Amino acid sequence: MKKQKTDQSHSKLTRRQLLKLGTVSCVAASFGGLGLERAFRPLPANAQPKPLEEKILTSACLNNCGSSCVLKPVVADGKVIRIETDNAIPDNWEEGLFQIRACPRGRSMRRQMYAENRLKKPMKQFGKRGDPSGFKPIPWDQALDEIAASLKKCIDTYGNESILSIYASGVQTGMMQRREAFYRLMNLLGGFALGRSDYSSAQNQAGLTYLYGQAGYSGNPVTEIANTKLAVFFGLNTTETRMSGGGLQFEILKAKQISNARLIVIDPRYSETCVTVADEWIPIRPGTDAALASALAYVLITENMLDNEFLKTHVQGFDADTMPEGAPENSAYKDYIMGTGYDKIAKTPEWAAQITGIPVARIIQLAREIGGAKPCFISQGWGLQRQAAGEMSTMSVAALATVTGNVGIHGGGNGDRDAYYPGFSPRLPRGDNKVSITFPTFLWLRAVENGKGMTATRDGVKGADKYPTDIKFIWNYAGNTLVNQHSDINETRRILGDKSKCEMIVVMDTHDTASAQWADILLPSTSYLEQTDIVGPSYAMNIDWLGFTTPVTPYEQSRPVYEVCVELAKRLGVEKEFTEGKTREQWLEWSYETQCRPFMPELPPTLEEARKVGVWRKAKLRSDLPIPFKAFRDDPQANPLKTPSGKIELFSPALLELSKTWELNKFKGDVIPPTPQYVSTWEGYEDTETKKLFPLQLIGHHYKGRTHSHYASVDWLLAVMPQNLWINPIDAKARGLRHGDTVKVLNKRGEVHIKVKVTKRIMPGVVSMPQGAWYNPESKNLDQNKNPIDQGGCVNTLTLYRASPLAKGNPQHTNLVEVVKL
Ligand SMILES: Nc1nc2c(c(=O)[nH]1)N[C@H]1C(S)=C(S)[C@@H](COP(=O)(O)OP(=O)(O)OC[C@H]3O[C@@H](n4cnc5c(=O)[nH]c(N)nc54)[C@H](O)[C@@H]3O)O[C@H]1N2
Ligand SMILES: Nc1nc2c(c(=O)[nH]1)N[C@H]1C(S)=C(S)[C@@H](COP(=O)(O)OP(=O)(O)OC[C@H]3O[C@@H](n4cnc5c(=O)[nH]c(N)nc54)[C@H](O)[C@@H]3O)O[C@H]1N2
Ligand code: SF4
Ligand SMILES: [Mo]
Repeated sequence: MKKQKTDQSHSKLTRRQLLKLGTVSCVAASFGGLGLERAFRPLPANAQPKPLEEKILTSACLNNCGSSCVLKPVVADGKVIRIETDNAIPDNWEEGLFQIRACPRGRSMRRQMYAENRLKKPMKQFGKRGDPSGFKPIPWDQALDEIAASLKKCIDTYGNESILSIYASGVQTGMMQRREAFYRLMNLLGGFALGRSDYSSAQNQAGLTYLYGQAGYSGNPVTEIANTKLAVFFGLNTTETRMSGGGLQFEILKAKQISNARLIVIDPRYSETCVTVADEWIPIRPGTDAALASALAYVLITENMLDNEFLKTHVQGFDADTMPEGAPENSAYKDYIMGTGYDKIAKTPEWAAQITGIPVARIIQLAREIGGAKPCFISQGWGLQRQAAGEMSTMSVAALATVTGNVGIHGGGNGDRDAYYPGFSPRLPRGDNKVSITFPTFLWLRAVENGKGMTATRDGVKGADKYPTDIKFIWNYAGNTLVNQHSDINETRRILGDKSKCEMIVVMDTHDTASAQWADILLPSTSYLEQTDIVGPSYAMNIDWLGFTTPVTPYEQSRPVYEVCVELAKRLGVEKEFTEGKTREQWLEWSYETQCRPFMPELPPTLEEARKVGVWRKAKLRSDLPIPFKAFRDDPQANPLKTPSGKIELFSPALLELSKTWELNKFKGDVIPPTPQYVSTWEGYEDTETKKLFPLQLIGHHYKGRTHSHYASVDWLLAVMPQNLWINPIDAKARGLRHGDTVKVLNKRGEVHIKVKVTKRIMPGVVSMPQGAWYNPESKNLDQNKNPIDQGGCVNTLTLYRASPLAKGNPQHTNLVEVVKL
């Protein structure tokens, strides 16, 4: 009834009125299932709907939000006229089956597909790199010839190490449209450079590998909230970052209904997760979670609320009794906490309150709540590790879970981000990469600037003491990290603008993004909806499913990446090896037989039959989801961890060794302590020197209006989820700002003009510019010494390109800025 009412009332409104109303409808759509298409479809007054022959296809939204939701494009006259989503079955969480239901972003895909900024033809830059007026269309054959010639020249002259496939997460699943096509091609040609780790969780992966012996996603699945008393989320914002119908936010809602557990979110912002599932929000200053976790440990130790038995049997380095042979005196975790360690500072709640901004009484009470709840589900998102000393933040939260003995038990959690069990998703075989020397992915721009100068002990090069060459060729397929998503856009522009460094940049995208503008050759890509494929789950959903997609007519001259790689393979003499004589359809049949059916034996005998149903799913009982670390918990001798000691290492001799042998920066905070500690860093809360000019901490949360930069220019989404700077009323008042005012946000690296959202949903002293908005320089001034003002609200105009000490990861939430009224 309610839905119908909304639809009818909307259909009487003008488009402008509809857009104004949008906020309500869109938020409702994301949680209530009311389709955006239906909520927004503008019907001109008195229009008689034309009877069109409609066909409903199966496809999926493959962007990097981790859900790969099912999209059902409704096609008429060869064009998508509407997008529906999965409604094939009712949600049945208890039996492990549910809809893979799209959010408003996926449902607005039609607006993106047919948008004006969609790339139509191959283009070549005839002017200076980065100059949008220098692009002219060229035929596909010419584009492919030039790319192949440049690849060959760079391989012959500088070696395979000079060819970089840059970090790009725009196509997350889909057998034929993943990055694998280019990997496969390059591996047949002798290999290529592919950065290690990623932009999502580099500090988390590096830090927890030393503590737990394994990287990332090692916490309990969120379904375990059904078995807990208390859930504590450190910067975990599932409602916004896992927002599909069957995704993790849905799991949390369900699990919490069962246990009625209390849920506390610790975040500088009152996030969407606070709005939807939290019982309490504890605001914290960015980059200070390690201080909070340390003070919580202090209270737990002094009030004797630890799991002492667990600490004795499963942990190295908690106190003097569990330290390894030869370790320096007074360097156990407990020494650091109690003030007998190197700095002689007790990590009291009073100490932490100054740093975190959380009142003393609240820290003490939180410690008692965590210590008293048996079990306690402790988990973290990645916002706190995308910081200058992010490794320490991530490890300190894990240390808290360790000292309270919550590791490896039902309803507990080891403090890491939640494990997920999405089964299998098919891939094209990529072959072996003969380039064995690697560098951390975030340092790709250093490798362009001076790859030969990069070393193992300073830059984290692996496989050799030094990187052998500079990067000379960049392949950027389905990514915007070349410019928009990397740090310090003005520095990036300067380095990319120098053609004596990188000789060829190829961008293959669907849209004319900030990165596309820095291409030498720009290739128009088909979108997810325009290719036949087999798709499957990514990382945000605990269900096994496979989708057999049917394509919409490709847009203009766009082509799929697989076919582009076949053409390149032809030109480079490896076509036979690349295709193995198979067409796209034959590859899909191969995958169906050798990958899909063995995984899901209930699939019908032929791909054709599977396509008739479209989406196949397999029930996964919540109670069957494994508890990470359970075997270790039950018997640590028989099932040791992959750390050198086989135990959880609250003191790591390996980190101590690194701190002596690595060449670290001299900037404040560039240290590698052997135990989880709070480290005060450059551009952190305690950087009083920089704060004289730039007093506000700036983060850039991942936003519901888009996935990074993907969907960022869709008119419907922008209307209801505009880009603005979150600022607390106290900070706004001090600057004479009112909600909706335009401001400049600036620091030494750049300036952004943007409207403010004055809200108590962000703590004083902190501002957030949601990451992913499209960089839009006011002038296309290519003068390398001038930094154009960004009118697009892209936070990377202001971020610093400086890697974190251990992971060499991206600290893109560590920034200081000032906000001034325009
Ligand atoms: N809608 C949407 N969903 C997405 C994405 C997207 O862009 N949009 N991106 C996807 C990808 S690739 C990834 S990697 C994930 C990202 O997932 P996350 O990295 O977890 O997302 P963030 O928004 O960076 O951070 C999560 C929360 O941490 C808070 N935070 C920031 N700094 C700190 C801190 O120092 N301490 C604490 N306690 N909290 C802090 C932020 O305010 C935010 O609410 O999301 C995925 N899902
Ligand atoms: N300041 C700051 N910066 C960040 C982050 C942050 O928290 N703060 N987060 C970081 C993280 S976690 C990540 S994962 C990265 C993400 O950075 P990217 O991997 O660059 O992700 P997107 O910005 O979504 O870019 C995806 C691109 O794919 C294109 N695309 C979409 N569909 C298709 C298709 O079918 N074919 C082709 N060829 N292209 C397509 C889109 O147009 C878009 O240009 O950003 C990082 N950058
Ligand atoms: S953006 Fe993510 S949650 Fe939304 S439809 Fe696409 S895959 Fe699903
Ligand atoms: Mo990410």
